Amino acid sequence: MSKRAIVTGISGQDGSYLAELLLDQGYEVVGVTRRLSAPNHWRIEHLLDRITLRPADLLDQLSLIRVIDEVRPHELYNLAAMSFVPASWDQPLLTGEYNAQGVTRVMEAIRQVDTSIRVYQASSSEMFGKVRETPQTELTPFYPRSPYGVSKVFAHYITVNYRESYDLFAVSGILFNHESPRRGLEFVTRKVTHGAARIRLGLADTLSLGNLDARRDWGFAGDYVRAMWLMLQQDRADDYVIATGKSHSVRELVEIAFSHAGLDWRAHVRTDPALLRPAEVDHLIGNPARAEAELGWRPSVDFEGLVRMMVDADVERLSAAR
Ligand code: NAP
Ligand code: G4F
Repeated sequence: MSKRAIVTGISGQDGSYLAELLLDQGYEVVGVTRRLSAPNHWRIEHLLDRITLRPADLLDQLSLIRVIDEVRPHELYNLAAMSFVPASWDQPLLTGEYNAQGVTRVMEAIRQVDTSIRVYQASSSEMFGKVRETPQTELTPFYPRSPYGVSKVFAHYITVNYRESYDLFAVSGILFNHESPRRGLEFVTRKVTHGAARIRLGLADTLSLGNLDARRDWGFAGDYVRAMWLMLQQDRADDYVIATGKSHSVRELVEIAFSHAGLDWRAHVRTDPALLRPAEVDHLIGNPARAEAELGWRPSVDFEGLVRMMVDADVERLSAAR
């Protein structure tokens, strides 16, 4: 009998890669999408004949209970969230409703329908914020620096709490930044690779960025969804840091992307104070030792390979559209 999985946030970057992985593993995949006036399926268009989409919203408890009750999945991956950090200062209450109480609603729906459903919660390295130690591990204290980070800390602890209170197989994956050609255009990696591709093709001349000194531990999304799946296949539910163990600055990202596009970044990149954040996370770097030892997980794409992959994909996409 094949396993069934529900993926919330299936229309997002991670949802699309996770759906591919689960289909490859023989799962029946049910994606949860919220109602929009027009579908947002560009990342999962190629999967639509192999997955089922069901409507539900993290804001609506009954819709979550209904879909879980009707599908009766073996596993649920809760990836849906308001995921763009700057937007969380503009809409802090809504961010909390989606990312914090939305997770309580998911956990509560599982508790009410079937406590044997295994659940993955998409936690974030943004929880470490103003970091208390370097590199960060599963034991590093949290110090979030944005409403987004605060909401994810709540989500992390409600996941742990449902595990400890109701014996749910509930795990929290503390994932560091992961990127791909399917990354949203507002995130810095894709903004840079798309910007470099546009300049290379003569469609633009400049690119405005914020803090070039910020450092992140960037990996490839395709590798990171494999870690999510592995976490739900263990004998015991636990929380894991997923990271490459290497960090790079936004400036290094820009240098590699522009040079791969055959450009001198200094001639095109401007800094705009309006893009600075009210409170910045300066440097994130994770220690994935537990994931390596217990899950056997290792990343397969390095930073340069990731940036080059994204620039190539953007050049190809923009060239085809011309
Ligand atoms: P993403 O591309 O922004 O996708 C977010 C998904 O959530 C979209 O499918 C979106 O649907 C859905 N969603 C948002 N609000 C919803 C609601 N109220 N009800 C139902 N669905 C809703 O994000 P991602 O990069 O794939 O990240 C996946 C998860 O991992 C998120 O929880 C994110 O916070 C977390 N995370 C990401 C990273 C990273 O570096 N990518 C690192 C750590 C943690 P629409 O298409 O309708 O907008
Ligand atoms: O690409 P970013 O917007 O990602 P950020 O804030 O690190 O958040 C991402 O990773 C988290 C995991 O740590 C996820 F939980 C979250 O959902 C999201 O996927 O910004 C990265 C860095 C920041 O320090 C930012 O200040 O890049 C800096 N940056 C510099 N110029 C910029 C820009 N970021 C954006 N988005 N746009 C700029 O122009």
